[in-house]
Amino acid sequence: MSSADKNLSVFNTEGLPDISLKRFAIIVAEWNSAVTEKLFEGAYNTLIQYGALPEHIERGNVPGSFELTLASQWFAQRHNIDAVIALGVVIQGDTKHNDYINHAVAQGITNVNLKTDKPVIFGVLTPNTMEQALERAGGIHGNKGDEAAMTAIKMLGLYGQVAQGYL
Ligand code: RBF
Repeated sequence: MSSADKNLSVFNTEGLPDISLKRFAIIVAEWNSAVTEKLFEGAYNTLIQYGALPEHIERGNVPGSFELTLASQWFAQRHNIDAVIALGVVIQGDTKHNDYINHAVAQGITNVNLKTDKPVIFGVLTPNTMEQALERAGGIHGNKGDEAAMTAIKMLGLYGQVAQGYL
């Protein structure tokens, strides 16, 4: 399914874990803030809807998506953070700058996942236009922030399942 057909706010919620003791950091890029604020709202509200406590959700702001990687690592390295959600929007511009940012952040966040052994979620929209971005930030295609938060919850659930095998 291409992302154009997917509603980012519709997901299978069977077997979700109890996240009432889990602690989250949401990192928000200020670039294209009209969109990233919507992503934040979606991610925050989804965490709350599925059982996270407000006092267990921290927010960090970074200037642009490029900075999401390092900020995610700072939070993920903390013992009292279980999952990090990195939110940004990189819109295709007149230059190829967007490609460099997208690749750097995708690779950087992958590295942080593996380095810290915690879920660090790539909640970065990479649309061609602002209109497409808004469609995925609470518009007709749902909200990428919702999907990113649900991904964090599901990865924590899987981690709990895998950890049982070590007991
Ligand atoms: N940051 C974003 O989060 N989204 C963008 O679409 C975006 N476009 C940029 C385009 C150019 C030409 C430059 C120089 C930066 C852009 N950035 C963008 C900011 C980038 O992530 C980072 O904050 C800065 O490059 C740091 O100086």
